[in-house]
Amino acid sequence: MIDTRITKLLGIKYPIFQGGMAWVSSASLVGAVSNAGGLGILGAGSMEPELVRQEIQKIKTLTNKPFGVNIMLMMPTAPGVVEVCIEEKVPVVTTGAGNPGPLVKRFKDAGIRVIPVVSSVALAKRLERAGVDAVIAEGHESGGHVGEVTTMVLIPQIVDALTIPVIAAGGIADGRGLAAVFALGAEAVQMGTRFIVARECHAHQNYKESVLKARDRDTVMTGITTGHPVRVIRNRLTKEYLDREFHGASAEELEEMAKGRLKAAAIDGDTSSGSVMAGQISGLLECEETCEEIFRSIEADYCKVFERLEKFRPVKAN
Ligand code: TUI
Repeated sequence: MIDTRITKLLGIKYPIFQGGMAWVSSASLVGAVSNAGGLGILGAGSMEPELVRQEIQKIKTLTNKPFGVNIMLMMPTAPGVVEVCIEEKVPVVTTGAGNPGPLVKRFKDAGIRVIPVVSSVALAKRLERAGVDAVIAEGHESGGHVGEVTTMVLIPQIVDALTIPVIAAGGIADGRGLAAVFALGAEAVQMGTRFIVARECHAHQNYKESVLKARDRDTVMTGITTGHPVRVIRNRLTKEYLDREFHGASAEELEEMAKGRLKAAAIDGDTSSGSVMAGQISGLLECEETCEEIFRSIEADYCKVFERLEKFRPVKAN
């Protein structure tokens, strides 16, 4: 459908990655996204290495298309997950919450494409020098653990600083967002929030309902004072957390409050005292859909952008 360096490099139909969200992106979602023509990505951040292996093996039974695994580098399980990805020869590894520089050679030697998430120009440049295949530049609009700079501002600066392809993430959920970041120089997008509400996503129905109900101003940033800012949908937990955060609570106390809260929301459906991580684009989403429907709708919206832009084509002065 749309050819970019990313679709060619990975052998996928659509330049669309599904974010590898911890506790949310499991084999069923990954298989469905890859079968629909995007890049499904397993969220290994919540998994022990042996569970990652089982999920990878399950994905291989669901699809023969390329897929990825997201490794959260700050997790103590990360080294074990790296070994599993190499042993299982996964096609693509994305990394988050850390610098994968020292791992790049091992992945490349194993024939694995390495695509880290970055939220600054400096890290993007460092990782290009380390030999990564592309970067996912993630803006402040994203859900979960986020950087400071917004997508609109981050993408053109990273595109100008690198020669490898850039995948844009943060605040993108439809074909308009896809076209917008192409205009900024990106060659693919990563969408997380949109795939939380995919039918094939196993996240608890309450979690999906929170995302679908959310409006534009319903996400908040927590953890700014601890240096680990996390975007979540506003609820009882965020009220209590932010009260404490801005009344002098220690980083340890806040960490204790947040422990296990993402699982409580995504798996147990506790959306009042759980951590409902989702992006600002939640306000755009209205219903649960299959991955096939999501891709068809993104494609249709994308095509409409070109009809619209035609009206704004610059006129030649003579
Ligand atoms: O990782 C994410 N988003 C996440 S992880 C997550 S799970 C979680 N659970 C509890 C508390 C907090 C998180 C939810 N959402 N996005 C990828 C990402 N990576 N965004 C920013 C970064 C990043 C940050 C710092 C990458 C590198 C980095 O520093 C590297 C260095 O050493 O300079």
